[in-house]
Amino acid sequence: MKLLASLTSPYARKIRIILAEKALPFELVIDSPWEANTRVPELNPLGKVPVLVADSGETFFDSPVIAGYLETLGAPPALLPGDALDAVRVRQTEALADGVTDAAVTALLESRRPDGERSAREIARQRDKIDRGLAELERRLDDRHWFNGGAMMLGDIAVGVALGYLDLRFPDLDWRGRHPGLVPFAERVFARESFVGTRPPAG
Ligand SMILES: N[C@@H](CCC(=O)N[C@@H](CS)C(=O)NCC(=O)O)C(=O)O
Repeated sequence: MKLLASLTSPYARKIRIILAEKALPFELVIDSPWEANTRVPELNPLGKVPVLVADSGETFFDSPVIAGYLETLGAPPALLPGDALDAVRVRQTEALADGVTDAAVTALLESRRPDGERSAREIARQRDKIDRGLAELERRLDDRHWFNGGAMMLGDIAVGVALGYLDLRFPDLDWRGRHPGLVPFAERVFARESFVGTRPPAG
């Protein structure tokens, strides 16, 4: 199995964490879709990472689909519940967390546009999404250990990745001060080997 990824992509990190949690062997192929010599569009017409090439040669994208595929391999721990409705609830947590990540990525790209093309209004709009998303995650977690049930699931990984991405790209955002209910959760997941081993390089 091969994973095409960039080391700073939060979506690719989500998949690398799942692979680490399940101890699934894979080859990491570093490929940034922003580089001229990227091979990503040959495998994913959308030109985005992560892309997973299964041992059968079948290709999967985007990250929620790859996560679903990895679950079919049956390696423990299960990161989606067997019950279909409970699995949708985990997917809802994942979608909310990925949405926070999407807003952070959009805000970052906007902030990197040249002077005169950059929209402060758009950046503020994306930051509002981040803030509302985190407030909702904080409300849903309440004082529990995990977002869905009694064990770490795919949604928990996606939330940890979103918070880690905010630390990387928006340290000024002070999500810990604004959403303190998420701090114990973040400390718990950030300490896991799978998170430590996939920390993005600065820059
Ligand atoms: N929804 C996708 C998002 C993937 C995505 O946006 N990846 C970024 C890297 S963080 C990318 O490859 N961007 C290249 C581009 O937009 O051209 C997923 O969950 O995999």
